[in-house]
Amino acid sequence: MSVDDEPVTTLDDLKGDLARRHKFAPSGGASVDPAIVEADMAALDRDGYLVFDNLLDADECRQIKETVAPWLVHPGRNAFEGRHTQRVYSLLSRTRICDRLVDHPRVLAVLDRLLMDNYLLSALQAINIQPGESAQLTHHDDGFYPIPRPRDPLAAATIWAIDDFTADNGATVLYPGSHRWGRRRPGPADAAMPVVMPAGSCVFFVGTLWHGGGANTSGSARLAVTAQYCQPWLRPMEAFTLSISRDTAREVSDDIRRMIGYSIHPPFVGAVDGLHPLRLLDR
Ligand SMILES: O=C(O)CCC(=O)C(=O)O
Repeated sequence: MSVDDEPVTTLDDLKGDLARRHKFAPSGGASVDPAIVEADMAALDRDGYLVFDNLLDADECRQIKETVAPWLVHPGRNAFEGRHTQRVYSLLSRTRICDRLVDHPRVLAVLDRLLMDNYLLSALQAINIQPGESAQLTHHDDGFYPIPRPRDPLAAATIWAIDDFTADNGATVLYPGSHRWGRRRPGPADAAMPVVMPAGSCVFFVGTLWHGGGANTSGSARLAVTAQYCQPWLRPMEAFTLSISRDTAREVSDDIRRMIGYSIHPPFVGAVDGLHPLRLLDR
């Protein structure tokens, strides 16, 4: 195909996929029955969150737990990370065990409708809330992007229960419907809801929903893995293009590769030396 076969003469042309060799392809979310995804989207629009029950089996949860256990060493460095909470960052560069959470079709199907093509992975971490931890400061995950509310979400998060989430072991606490709030913050009169769910389940919520990690007044720890995603034109929280080697980038799924930065937000956002970043992996 010659250059003239793809004229770029209008601003709308610049919104299209200009890549030649590495065209955008639909995500694994395309395999999910559209009727199921429409129901998920309706719940998300109404409440700001939805729960996917039992997407992982007990064996998968056990494997994740065993894999991350040796890395659960350091307590948080401030009250937000949690003084009695251990976090493992950049899980993608350490193990393949959580890949299936990051690119789960039910999650991608919702992200495909919520965010723009080539949305990015913003964070992937394990969060182990230990007994004695107090409730985390309530926040919404896209609050550090300085764009005033009310607005559409710029990001979305999943929190996967690797242990059962109970009302007293630190289950994520959220404020249903708070994604629609303007400038106001949760107060004592607002109903907070702990996301009680069995291990292997996942709560998905939009970046505008107020929430926080719960207090752990039980006798055992609560392990979760959170994968967070953002619009393709925003800076992700974790710099995966710096933390993940090219060998690892070759190993992961097409969807994960796209989400860690081997993709372009048209026309040129994410390019490397004027070329599609996937060209780096051809070498
Ligand atoms: O661990 C949780 O349940 C929530 C953690 C959270 O929202 C955060 O650290 O930003």
